[in-house]
Amino acid sequence: MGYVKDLFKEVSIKKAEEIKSLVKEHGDLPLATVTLAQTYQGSRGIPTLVTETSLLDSEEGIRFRGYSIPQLRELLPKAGDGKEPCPEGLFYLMLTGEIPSDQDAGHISEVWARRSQVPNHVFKVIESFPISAHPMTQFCAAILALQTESKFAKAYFEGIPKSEHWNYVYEDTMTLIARLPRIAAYIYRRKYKGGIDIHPDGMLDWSGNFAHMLGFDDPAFQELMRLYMTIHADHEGGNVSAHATHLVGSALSDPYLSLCAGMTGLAGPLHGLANQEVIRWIEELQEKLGTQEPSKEQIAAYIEETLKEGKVVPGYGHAVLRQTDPRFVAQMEFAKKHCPDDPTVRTVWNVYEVAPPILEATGKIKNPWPNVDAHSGALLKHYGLVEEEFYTVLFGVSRALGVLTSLCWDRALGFPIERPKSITTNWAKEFVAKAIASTK
Ligand code: HAX
Repeated sequence: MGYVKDLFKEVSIKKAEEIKSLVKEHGDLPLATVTLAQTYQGSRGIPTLVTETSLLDSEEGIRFRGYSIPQLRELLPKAGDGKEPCPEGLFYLMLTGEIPSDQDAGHISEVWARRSQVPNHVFKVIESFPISAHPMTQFCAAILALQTESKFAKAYFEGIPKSEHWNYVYEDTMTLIARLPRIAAYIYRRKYKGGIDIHPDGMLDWSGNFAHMLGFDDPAFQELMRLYMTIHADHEGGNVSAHATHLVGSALSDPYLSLCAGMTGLAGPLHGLANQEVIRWIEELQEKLGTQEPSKEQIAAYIEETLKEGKVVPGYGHAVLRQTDPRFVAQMEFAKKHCPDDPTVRTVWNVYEVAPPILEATGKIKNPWPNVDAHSGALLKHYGLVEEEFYTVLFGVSRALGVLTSLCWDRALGFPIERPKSITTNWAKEFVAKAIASTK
């Protein structure tokens, strides 16, 4: 067993004991009152999930194991003389709860490099798609094709005990994460670069190699990939991609099947596909006005027009956050350092100045501030990754880190199959009638 796996086993056994006594001693403590409105409105704010890897505060934003994004940018190991955190380090932190040393992050990098070879049939599945197929569709299909490799599925049907589930889910997690960049880059090169495939460079870290396989060897782009892969990895457990992965995994579907469920959720325009929609929305504005840098007045009019047409302003709003997303801020800081004069980047910043008061004035949008997706496309475009349909795949490769780490935790803690209660409207009406009668 590798030392990271040993450490995970040790910390997860401790956590399982803590949970056991917490539930035994305080299991009857009510966490919240659930209102009828919450049940009808997407279960907002109902604490029904346990996700150890990160916690979202509506005002402050995400913390991974207690660390904010600015802290992670400082504390996590870097690649060479780079300044941005390596996602290998974040993975280690989410898994063990400890900030890794350079050696720890390097070890994860080596394990992923060693396991990165993708079986041939996966490429054939990708090639069977028409070139027009959306990259997220190809990505999900490729993850499913890779499922033939699942060690958990094989071991489960050979009859391993429940106490061993985590072990095989961990192995699948490591292999799956190792292979996702190669799969994603293959889809990109096939769809947009005439099928000219670029082989991995074993000397590079996970994100650097991903950038290389996509065809980008600019060190600044590699730095962007490290930051991008770190900040998109996790956003506690209730978002669609994390929740879907967790839910499907709770049926003991293996990590490949579970991740695929998460990725199909990420492909929705209200979730991860918003990064594609943001850049389309901005480009439509630029084309319409015939300028790369529309004025703030022109942006304001465009936002009003979008709202009048009954559409959402992509990249704005959030189900939990009530402030500017710190993931947006991290990208803005990166852009200020590397490309402050880029007209699309500057347009993103102008939208940031103009949009919140307009959205707030509608009186119905609970969070008028930008989320992670408002900025990412402009940065990618700056470095030449202009194919916006591919952006959600990048998000997906990163999100796999968080949701698969959580799957390891789910199995290590022995969480049961998830099965919340649903109601019908007739049931709700009867419930309300009884409640009213009891007050008379
Ligand atoms: N533009 C226009 N209208 C918006 C809006 C926006 N950016 N954000 C919310 N609203 C509307 C909602 O559609 C809803 O309208 P109706 O009552 O007419 O249905 C109303 O305001 C109240 O919504 P809310 O409570 O503020 O927001 P929700 O929790 O229901 O939804 C969303 C959160 C993120 C889905 C929403 O803000 C949205 O659609 N934003 C645009 C798409 C987007 O950027 N998605 C990415 C979110 C982050 C993420 O998951 N990244 O992957």
